[in-house]
Amino acid sequence: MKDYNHLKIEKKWQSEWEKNKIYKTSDSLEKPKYYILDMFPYPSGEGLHVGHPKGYIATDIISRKKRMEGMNVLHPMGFDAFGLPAENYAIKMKVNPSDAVDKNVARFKKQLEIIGLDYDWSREINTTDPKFYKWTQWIFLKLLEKGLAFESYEPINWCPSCKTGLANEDLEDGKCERCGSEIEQKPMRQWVLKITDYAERLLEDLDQLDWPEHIKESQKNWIGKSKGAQIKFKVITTGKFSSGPRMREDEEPDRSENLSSSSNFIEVFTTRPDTIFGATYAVLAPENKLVTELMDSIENKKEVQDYIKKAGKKKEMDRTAEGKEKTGVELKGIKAINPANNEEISIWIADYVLVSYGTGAVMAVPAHDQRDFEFAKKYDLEIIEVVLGGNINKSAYIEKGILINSGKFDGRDSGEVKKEITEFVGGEWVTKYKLRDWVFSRQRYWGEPIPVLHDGDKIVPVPEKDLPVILPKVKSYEPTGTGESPLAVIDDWVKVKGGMKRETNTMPQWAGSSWYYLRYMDPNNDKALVSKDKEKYWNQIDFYVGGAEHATRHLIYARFWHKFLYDIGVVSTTEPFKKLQSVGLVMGEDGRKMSKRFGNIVNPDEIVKNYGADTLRIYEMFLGPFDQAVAWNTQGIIGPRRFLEKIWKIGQQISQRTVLWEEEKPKGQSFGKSDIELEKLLNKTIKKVSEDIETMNFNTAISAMMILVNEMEKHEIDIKDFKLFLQILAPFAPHMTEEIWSMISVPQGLALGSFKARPFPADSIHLSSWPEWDESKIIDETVKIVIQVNGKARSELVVDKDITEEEVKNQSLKNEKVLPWIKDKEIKRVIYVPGRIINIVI
Ligand code: ANZ
Repeated sequence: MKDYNHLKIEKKWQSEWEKNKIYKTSDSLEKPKYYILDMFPYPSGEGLHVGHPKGYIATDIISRKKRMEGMNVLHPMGFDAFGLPAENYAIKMKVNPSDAVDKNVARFKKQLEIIGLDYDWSREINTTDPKFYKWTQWIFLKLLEKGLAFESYEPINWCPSCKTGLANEDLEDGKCERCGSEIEQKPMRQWVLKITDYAERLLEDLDQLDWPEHIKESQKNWIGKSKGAQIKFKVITTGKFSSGPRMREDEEPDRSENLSSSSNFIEVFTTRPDTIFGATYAVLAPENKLVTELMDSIENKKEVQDYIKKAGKKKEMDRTAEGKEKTGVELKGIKAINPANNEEISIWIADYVLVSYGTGAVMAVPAHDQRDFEFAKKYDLEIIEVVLGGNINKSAYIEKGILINSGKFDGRDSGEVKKEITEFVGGEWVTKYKLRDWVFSRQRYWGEPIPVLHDGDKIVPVPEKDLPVILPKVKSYEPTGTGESPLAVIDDWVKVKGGMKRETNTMPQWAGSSWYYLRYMDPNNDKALVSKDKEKYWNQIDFYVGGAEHATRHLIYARFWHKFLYDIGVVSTTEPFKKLQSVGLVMGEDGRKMSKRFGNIVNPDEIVKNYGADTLRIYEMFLGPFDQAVAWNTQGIIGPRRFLEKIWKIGQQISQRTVLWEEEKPKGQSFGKSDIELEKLLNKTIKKVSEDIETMNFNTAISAMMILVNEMEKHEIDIKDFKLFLQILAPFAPHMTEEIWSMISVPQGLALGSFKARPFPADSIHLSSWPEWDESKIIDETVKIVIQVNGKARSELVVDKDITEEEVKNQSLKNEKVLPWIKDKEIKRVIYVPGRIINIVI
């Protein structure tokens, strides 16, 4: 009997599969299709650790099953190689990013290959390949053409260590997501994409998606839709810089006045216009342009300017969180008029108001907003209660209630008068989003060049025929820190004929990943990003698997670009990823996140070498529920290894039996026989594994197979039945099953005795058909029990045949269809005919 030599077996089959291209996706466009995708990795220098393949193994199992079910499967892989991670690594190692990427990609591929994943490598893509990024640039040109890409000079997030501007999505708690540095706000020229134009659709279409609720929820919060009122508060000068006449308190403000001059008004955004009679001061964000416009009338200029400087350095989270110490400065010499009651109220700047949300200004209602309350307490500002229900000496009352101190609205319900009050004060009912436009330029080297030229102040798009704009090789690719990318110093690249200059900023690392999934459908097309018929055929991604950390980055950006591509007729679907599943992290043995820093990284190459890829695959899928974080434990790998060794042994015995049988050729004799119990268990297991793969309950699928294998050790199993088992195990342990399958070599569907095995690859187990279970063999596991009330059938139960009388009674009395008949009735007796009828007598 041969030993289970995983090294030999795995190597042999990997090369056979590769040689025979058994995983090559067909271009026929006729068979039913299944497109399953992993979020592609960026090829970091460290290579894969055992956490990375968890998702890849899962999609591999599903894709193998779908292939066996007769579908044309697209399960591709590629590399997201532009961007900060790759570039920072290259800088650290003092190598050119493009060389580093080539090396790392080769290493990653090798690591993926030895795990036995069924990728069709002929469709591999790499975002740094000019043939690929030509189309990233093409999409940018289309966005530009449609007015969705534009230059802006607003202050943006600046990472002083990565020396580049960043989008909001690149921050984590106000720090750079890549290097952990505190982010500053820095005004600079930048390219911005108008993702906010898509806010509503990005929100609405979440309903169509089969995604985990928590990911949909974080997208909703990120988009942050609020309905409220935009209301103008007139500004008057009161101090020594006052020019015009002051308004008397009893004077009606003239609401018909032309409101176009913004410096005469503070426009606030509020979700609670019902509380406007309690607005006792107004607050502007320190960065609000209005502050500069009003500066001439402000008496305490120096104090104000100092405060503005300080605010720019603070993190957004610290600025807005409740309970954080509030700070601010009053703008002396000016006041605002509350349009509800014509009261003069003070105007402040405070960093708890953000410039980028709403209008960058709020009416402060300390009695009913906690942050305003904290601020008013600190600066001794008036607190007027206008909604009954709380105790405003202690804290703000934020709920609805009956209005008081609100003029003609007194006595009304605060929840019902929002629109009426808005109208009363001449405001406008609006919808606001927290989502900000996407800051799309980086002052870095390693990205797609933005394909535009500058002709003085004019922007000239690079003509489509000149794409791609190739990223030039440079000597020094380290960030300059001046706000210019390293490309800016390459004179002969920057200067183009006619005195125009190239844009030297590059795209962010999220650009390529915003559409890459479309390219796998048609990776070599040089006429179009994807051909129309291939796009139609592959359509949406049926299943997308990757890390939950992408919830508000990649997954929002890609949805945005996809919708844009839909609008310009490139794709025929409005959403890219029909179904999504996030992968739970694999933690280190110490329970901490796997990281070089903690020295707890486990390299899959080692595991593959010592135990085999099949063992690694089973172990990773057996670790626990797929979407939950679990700690790695190398000790635990012994279990899956033993499981495979048992199967190997049974396989060996069976293959010897086939040899014996070949020699003796006993006529009509049965060829190994499964007993009824084993047959039943097998069918149950086929059913369980089939269903569990669909729901990603891989761990329970494996335990069901383990139970079956334990039984197979005790009882003789029919060769046909054993082959069925091998088939359901094949997606999990593709190498070993292929080896045993080839040894047994009884072609499926052929009567025993005709031993002309079809040669590989036609007889690859992975190209065989997924087994069906025989329902009739498992049916008697359950029984149907009719529930009667006073002898009349009202409902039925389908339950395990060994169910107890107690359990049947419980379930019957709780049964929804029975409840109406027995409600409020006295139950006199319950008669149970085991496995058939239960009669409730009332
Ligand atoms: C007055 C008021 C009274 C408010 C009250 C709340 C309660 P969401 O739901 O997040 O949209 N706000 C508006 N713009 C802001 C900005 N740029 N920075 C910080 N806060 C801002 O919240 C909307 C509420 O957040 C608005 O309603 C405003 O405070 C504040 F009893 O206006 B409210």
